[in-house]
Amino acid sequence: MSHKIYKIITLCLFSCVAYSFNVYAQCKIINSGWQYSEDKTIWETINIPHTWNDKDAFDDESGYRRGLGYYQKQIFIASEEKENILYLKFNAVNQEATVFVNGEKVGNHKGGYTAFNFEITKYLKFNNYNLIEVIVDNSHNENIPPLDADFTFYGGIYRDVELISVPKQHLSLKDFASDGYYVNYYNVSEKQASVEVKLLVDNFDVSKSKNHLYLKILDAENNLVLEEHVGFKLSATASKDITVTFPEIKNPKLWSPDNPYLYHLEITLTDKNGKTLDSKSSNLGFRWATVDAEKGFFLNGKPLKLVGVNRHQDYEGYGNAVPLSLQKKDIELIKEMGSNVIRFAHYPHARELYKKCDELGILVWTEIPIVNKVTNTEAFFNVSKQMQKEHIKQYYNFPSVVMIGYMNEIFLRLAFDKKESDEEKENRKKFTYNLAKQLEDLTRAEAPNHITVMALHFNELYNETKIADLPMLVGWNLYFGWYHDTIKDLGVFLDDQHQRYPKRSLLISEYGPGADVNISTTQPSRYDYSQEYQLLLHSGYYNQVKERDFVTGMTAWNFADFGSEFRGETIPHVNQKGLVQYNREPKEIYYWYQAVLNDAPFIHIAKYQAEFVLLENNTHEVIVFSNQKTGKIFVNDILIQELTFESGIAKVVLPFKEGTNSVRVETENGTDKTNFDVQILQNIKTNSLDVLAINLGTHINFKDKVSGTTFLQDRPYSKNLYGYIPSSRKCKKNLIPNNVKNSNLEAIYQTMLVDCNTYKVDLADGTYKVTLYFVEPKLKSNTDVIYNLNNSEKQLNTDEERRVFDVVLNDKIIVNQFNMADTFPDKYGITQSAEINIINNKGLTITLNPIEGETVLSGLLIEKLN
Ligand code: GCB
Repeated sequence: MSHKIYKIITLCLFSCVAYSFNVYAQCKIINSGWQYSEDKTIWETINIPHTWNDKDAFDDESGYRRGLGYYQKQIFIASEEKENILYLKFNAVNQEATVFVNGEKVGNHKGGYTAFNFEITKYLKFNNYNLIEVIVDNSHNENIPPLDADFTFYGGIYRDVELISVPKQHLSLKDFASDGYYVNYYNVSEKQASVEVKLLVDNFDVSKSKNHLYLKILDAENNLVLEEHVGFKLSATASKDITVTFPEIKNPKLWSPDNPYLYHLEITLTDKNGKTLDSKSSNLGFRWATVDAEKGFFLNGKPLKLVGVNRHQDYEGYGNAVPLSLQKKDIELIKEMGSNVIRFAHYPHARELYKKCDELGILVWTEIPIVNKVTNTEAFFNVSKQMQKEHIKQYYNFPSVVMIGYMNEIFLRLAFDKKESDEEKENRKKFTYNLAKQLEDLTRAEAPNHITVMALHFNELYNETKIADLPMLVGWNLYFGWYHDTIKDLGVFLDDQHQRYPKRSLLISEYGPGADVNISTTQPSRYDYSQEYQLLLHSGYYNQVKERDFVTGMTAWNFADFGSEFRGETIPHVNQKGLVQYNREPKEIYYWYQAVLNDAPFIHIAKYQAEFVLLENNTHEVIVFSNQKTGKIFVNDILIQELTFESGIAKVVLPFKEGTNSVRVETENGTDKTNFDVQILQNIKTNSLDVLAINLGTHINFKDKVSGTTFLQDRPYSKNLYGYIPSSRKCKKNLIPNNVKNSNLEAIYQTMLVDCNTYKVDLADGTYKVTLYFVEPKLKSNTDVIYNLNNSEKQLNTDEERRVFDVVLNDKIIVNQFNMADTFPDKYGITQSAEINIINNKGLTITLNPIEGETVLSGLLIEKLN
């Protein structure tokens, strides 16, 4: 082996993506040291992956920069490369890229989630530096999907950039930036399996050539199973399709989530003398997947209930420019949870993750981002079809990929937008159906061995237009018990659909409520963002799906919290439906899934709150997850009760003492233990309190991570404690699902007591600092909160136009004529503090004296000074 070739091999092994590295051909990742500018005046040095929206999509200003970004880099091209063909490959740029080499435009690509490449040989200067420039445009573009969706469209070059150099004859790089070959499986069963590989070989030479292809199948232990050889001729500057069919493999080891056995395919292209020109390899997995409208999903002829997650690709602090090492950990966490399926929503994710699914044994649903609505232009239709072709061709060879989709909730805007006339709506239904039909046909033609899928939202439009009859498997995104109705209504809906459309296979492609690890409650209910309600909903759905064979499965929305700039829930700009947090720390629900989906003994004491305050009595409910049948629970080493687990859950009310309590659960096959810090608060006057914080107008406890203070749930007043005093009219509660500016305490501000003018706290005598939290609930901008699809408009507008009131602590007016609407910006979190000296055992009475409109109060923080 010559010195040069050796060098190339080393480079490729360490720098090229492992699923398909190119040994003799050379592929360098050129991610480091790019120059980036927003306006071509100030440049900064950055590395790829990069996005310019990692910060502005999370600040208090609404919106994020959707515009241009300029990137440039000098690359040295050696004189030896003169004989070769060079390509620049971008694995993803959001969302439109125009690429220049040495000042000349080499191409333009639309669509932010698939790879593309340009052949740049003729633009290069050899033995010299060459300037690569990329203009990235992330502006809204009516002709590029997605037009509108519940996730942030971060702009930038956010996946690897590769410089590829190949000899004149090579496996084609021109087929929608694929690897230039496609693996098909035929007649796969436990007894046999056939493999056919379609290859595209390009000859860039001006003279014809003779070449050879060598294909090998190796088993997981690297033993040669089969090999094939084809000799062929290539005309000058031409391409050729070659199909290689292997003889049957007897008794193949099958691939499945339980046993993801992988074979490997190795492809080598040589010249007529046997010198290697190009080489690639990929995973082979023998499996067959089918759906049955009555019996559900089958893998390798056996029924398999699909249970898993959706995933978005962004990550706290990174936007979508997430290091691959972190992204791969997601797939590991998803597998450890017990998932056998992932829906990569709503766009193709990095290819390395699909390879990870091959290896770990996770079935994949993959799709392109045509979300919420379609534009009726030829350009939009063309970009959509090009995107689906790139998607299918680039992701074709991963054995984990069994389901391929192209649309998500495509009638969402039609259903919720009030602006269009009936005629426009009818027209929209037709052209949307038309695009769906074209994409369905394209997908079936390009990916004949896959199951086509589409995700729908809860609306009859999909049945009425018959769009739901196009794909082989229909995914329903169902939010019973969150945006509407109750958890139990899921089953009613599923049965109704099955009865009306008995030939349709269906899956629940999304479900789940928002949940915040800092929120907890003993009375979980819809829209409270508590982790306890997340458990009710997920377990309720799981049980209803398990009871119905015809439901192929369920993918939870979402594996992790993700960025959605316009959202303003308890964590603004984030969709909080994750099973793990935005930084991937598990929420308790993740452990529940581990309990129900794994066979290995599993026990976990849920820690909804590590510390809690008990009012009135000393007991508190604790929830334990386990896949065991029974167990025993101990508090401070005293046996309290036998536990029986149903659907992985046992709930038990435990007695606690003041201070640290240890809780231990023992089952036949294992044990778990944890500590809870408990404060027993039966009388505020006699318990010496340094801080008392109350979350008004709600049953949720909220822990402020920054100060460590827990704001306790609200209550009606009772002696020696605290609470609102019902006036003649009952105190109302209000919720504003909006980003509250000037604060990170949305869970305090978003709920409030309305028209409730007296609040009592039976504090002992002393000096205190009292802080009151207010926000004006009547919004100046009537924000369109599209994903609060229930009665959000009512929630936003129930209150009177403006309010003016005095704020009084005992007898002292601390704010006169408080008028938030006129004196503060919209959605602005306001605090009013005062020091108060309590004497004569009078406690604290907060009085809001209305002058105009209804009074509001969101939170209360009392700190003892002396
Ligand atoms: C959906 C959408 C998804 C949203 C989700 C939600 O149905 O498909 O993109 O993020 O609902 O959280 O509302």
